[in-house]
Amino acid sequence: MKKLVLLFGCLMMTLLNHAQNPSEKLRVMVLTDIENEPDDAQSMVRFMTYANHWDIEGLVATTSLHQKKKIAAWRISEIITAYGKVRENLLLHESGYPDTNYLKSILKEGYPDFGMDAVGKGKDSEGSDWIIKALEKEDSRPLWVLVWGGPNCLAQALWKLQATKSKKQLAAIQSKLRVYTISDQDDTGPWIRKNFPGVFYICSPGTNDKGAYHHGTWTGISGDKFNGRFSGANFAIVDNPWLDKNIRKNHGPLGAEHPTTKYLMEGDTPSFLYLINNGLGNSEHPNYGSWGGRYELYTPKTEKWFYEPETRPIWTNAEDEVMGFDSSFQTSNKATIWRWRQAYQNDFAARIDWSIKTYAEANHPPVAKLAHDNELRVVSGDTVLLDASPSNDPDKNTLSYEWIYYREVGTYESKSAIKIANAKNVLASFVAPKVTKPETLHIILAVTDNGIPALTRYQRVIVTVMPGSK
Ligand SMILES: [Ca+2]
Ligand SMILES: [Ca+2]
Repeated sequence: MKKLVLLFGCLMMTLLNHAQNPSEKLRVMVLTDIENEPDDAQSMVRFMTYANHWDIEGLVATTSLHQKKKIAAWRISEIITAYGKVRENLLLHESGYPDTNYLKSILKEGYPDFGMDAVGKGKDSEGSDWIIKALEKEDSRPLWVLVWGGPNCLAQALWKLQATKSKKQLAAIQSKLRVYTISDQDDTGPWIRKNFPGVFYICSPGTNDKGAYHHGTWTGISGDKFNGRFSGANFAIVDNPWLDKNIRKNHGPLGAEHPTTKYLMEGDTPSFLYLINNGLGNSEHPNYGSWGGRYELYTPKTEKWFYEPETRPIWTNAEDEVMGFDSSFQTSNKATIWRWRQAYQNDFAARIDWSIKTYAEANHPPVAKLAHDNELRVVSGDTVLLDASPSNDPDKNTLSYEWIYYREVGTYESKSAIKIANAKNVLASFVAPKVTKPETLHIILAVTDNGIPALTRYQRVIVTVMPGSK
């Protein structure tokens, strides 16, 4: 029995290590209705600055609610060309940026028709065939499909797989698929969720013709209002003057491709912010929260569905209570993104700097490191010591520290926050609360340097508190 427990323990450790292995790149594909308005092009520029964080396996031009009959692969091609002009310079700062020949080879076109009109017999496209190819690749890693417009190209791929594969083969393929859509921008999202209930799906679904667009978690990327009221977020750092100064003007050919905002800056960006390897998120756990927001698994219910009522659990809107820019507490799904706004905007500005500056002229992110494991097991009443002393910075910048109790994550439920002593110090501590069954608490370490712009990296400590007397 003891042996078995030990074996199980080893297996769990292996699985955990595998799930959190930061050196393993995620496989990523983007489907975009680029050119419906300027924001997809904006997102594509930011995406390129992180091109070394993932194995990018496809860039597919698609339609959407906003652009029903045309696609614009040419615009992706333009941005890849601009990226090609600065790639050598980006490589001075971090390794692994793919070359433009490769990126152009994975640029594909979807079927130029709207929603379900592009699904079924005779509706294959080079985009849908490319998705099938990626899903069938001999690769044990999941495939992330990030959907910035309508997902009908993915729907066509699944439709074809269903028609040509055995149930067992289809189930194996579905289990590798991870989808993050920016709301439902055509009717094929609900169709996929209904017909392929095994697919891992992150989405703020459509509730009425306006709801999906005005209330989606993703609007936290740059929105400043909710139902006409101030949301709590800092709008100045996502507004055109900030973007002109830090991204678009005097920042080289890639930054110059970032167009002026028409409605909202980069509505599609949360989909890949979620997958950035910065120590904060965990791609298999949308409920942990990340720069791309936080989502919980449930079946959303509403009176007013734009498409069909949801029939199964999806990863969808979750709320965080966050101190707003005006020093008042705000609770919303959008706050799960905007709470990190300063950090993700500074990160983008630094990476655009990388496209033109030498290593010495630019800033690089600190390395957030713990002196202990990411997972701690303690007993009620224990003083839990948190230690970030191994953290460092490649530019030898001075570091500041913040230990954040992420109250909405973890099983421990309490309105009264855990009080972390010395929460802005390299060494901090808190007393494990009284519990009646094992409970988890999530503590985020944020390490910020004093370079220009200041950059932040994270570590997550998951503390399991066991009942006991002390
Ligand atoms: Ca879009
Ligand atoms: Ca630095």
